[in-house]
Amino acid sequence: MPFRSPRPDVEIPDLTLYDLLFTSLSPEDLEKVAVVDGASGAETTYAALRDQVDAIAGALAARGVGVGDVVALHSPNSPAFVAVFHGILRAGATATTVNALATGHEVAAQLEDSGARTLLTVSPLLSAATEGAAAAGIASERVIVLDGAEGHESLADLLACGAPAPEVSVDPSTHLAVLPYSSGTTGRPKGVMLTHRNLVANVAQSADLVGVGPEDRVLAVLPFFHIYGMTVLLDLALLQRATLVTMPRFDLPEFLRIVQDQRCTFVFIAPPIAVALAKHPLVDEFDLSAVTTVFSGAAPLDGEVGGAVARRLGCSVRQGYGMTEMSPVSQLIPAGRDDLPLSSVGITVPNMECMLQDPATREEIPVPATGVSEPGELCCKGPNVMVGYLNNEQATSLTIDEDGWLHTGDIATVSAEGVVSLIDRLKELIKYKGYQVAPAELEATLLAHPQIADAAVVGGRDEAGEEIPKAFVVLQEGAELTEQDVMDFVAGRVAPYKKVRQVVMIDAIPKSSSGKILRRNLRGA
Ligand code: 4UV
Repeated sequence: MPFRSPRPDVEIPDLTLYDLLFTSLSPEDLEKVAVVDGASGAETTYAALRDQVDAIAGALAARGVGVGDVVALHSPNSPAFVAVFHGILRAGATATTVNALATGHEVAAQLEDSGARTLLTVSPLLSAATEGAAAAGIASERVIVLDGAEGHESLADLLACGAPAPEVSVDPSTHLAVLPYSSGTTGRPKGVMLTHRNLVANVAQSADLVGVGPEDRVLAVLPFFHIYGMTVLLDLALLQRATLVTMPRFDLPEFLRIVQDQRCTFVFIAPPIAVALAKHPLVDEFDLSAVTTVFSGAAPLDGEVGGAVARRLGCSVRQGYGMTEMSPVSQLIPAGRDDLPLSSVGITVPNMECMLQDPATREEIPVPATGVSEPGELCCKGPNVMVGYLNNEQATSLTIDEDGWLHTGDIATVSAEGVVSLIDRLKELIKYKGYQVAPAELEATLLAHPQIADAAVVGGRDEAGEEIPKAFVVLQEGAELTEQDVMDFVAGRVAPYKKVRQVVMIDAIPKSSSGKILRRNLRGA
């Protein structure tokens, strides 16, 4: 029997994201601060944010953007990101969010694959953006630089356009709201088709359990371009009429200063930030007494480290789990359940059904009457599960089986009480500081080197036990290439978080008879 949430199902409004977040703002809500720029302290109220979203939608519509168009957003977190993201959706278009660290080549790949014809970026990222746009055949007039740059329109131009927000009628159940990129269980990054209903559902499913409320000041350092930041921070906090405090990137002293000065109450992190909060001496020099909750996700949180953060900050530490393909949340430790072990990812969110499957036999693993189940691949169904991968039916059918189960590629156990713990990863995906690194992409990069005959990339560990990309390389005969040469070659071609950080030279890559790399044989090697 599959297992469900111990909590009752919730109602999922049949609305677009804009209608969910912005059409029922009360007079008091409108006066509240929706977004604070952490660096400058500049505030945007809900009223101003809604006006900006409408104005941006109008300006995009005046530039020919509408239902069926894909618009790329390539920016670190800022108040402008919030307005532009929702402006794109309000115009009826689909937003594809691009990692702010992407190289020009990576930007081009996403623009081409998603079919985006308009790109909104910021001046510090302009070189990658223009390189990517040119390679994808996007005219420079269609590259809008939010903070302004010579020869490009800016956010100020969009806001001053004066065109009314268009009348758009879409079906929330089928209309694509966003196309984030994920490599899923195998291969290169693919566009994940998420509808308005997927996103609205996941916000509704997780809002009560996450526990952000209208009085919260939520630190938004995790990127909005990644699904965790997009749903759990950006959309959930706005639905709850909380205040988002944005930071463009993680920097420990600035992070601590903003949490202190902005009196942040809710801090969403990925595990590397937990390590800093648990151990770094600087933490003692700041007043972090407003923090009630630190919430971690995107990679495994060490239970000891999480406990140390809770004691040091005197706050609740919890964690959530999910994946881009589930919009993303499927399990989390709910507010008020600090008794659940931090080494677990908590309970299933409402309206979802999950089961564990033996990857070898495809048999379902039973949930025990007492104690903990055997491990198996976590498979999930629910209104938050993606439609599929863009233009890639083969990858879609490998991930969502004929019975509708999404295969997460994660190995988990479940207790009789429905508490899920992740214990291993079946899929090839590597998580570096919570960011996705697709081995297939790095293997293709390595094979482009004339002196490399074959290569395989798996998740290794650094001295601190953090997961890192590790390459096994077979050299061409007579090649004179050092481990450092290999790392430098890759570093020059990929975003910094994808760098290969360990190299092992070997004679042959272990492969199955069908030619698939036997990654398991390389993982501990
Ligand atoms: O597709 P993705 O990059 O998605 C994410 C989602 C992060 C979330 C989701 C719900 C939350 O409540 C939250 O706090 C954070 O990262 O990568 C998906 C893969 O990342 C690993 C796992 O292998 C997924 O399939 N992963 C995500 N969260 C955890 C995790 C976790 N808490 N513990 C271990 N692995």
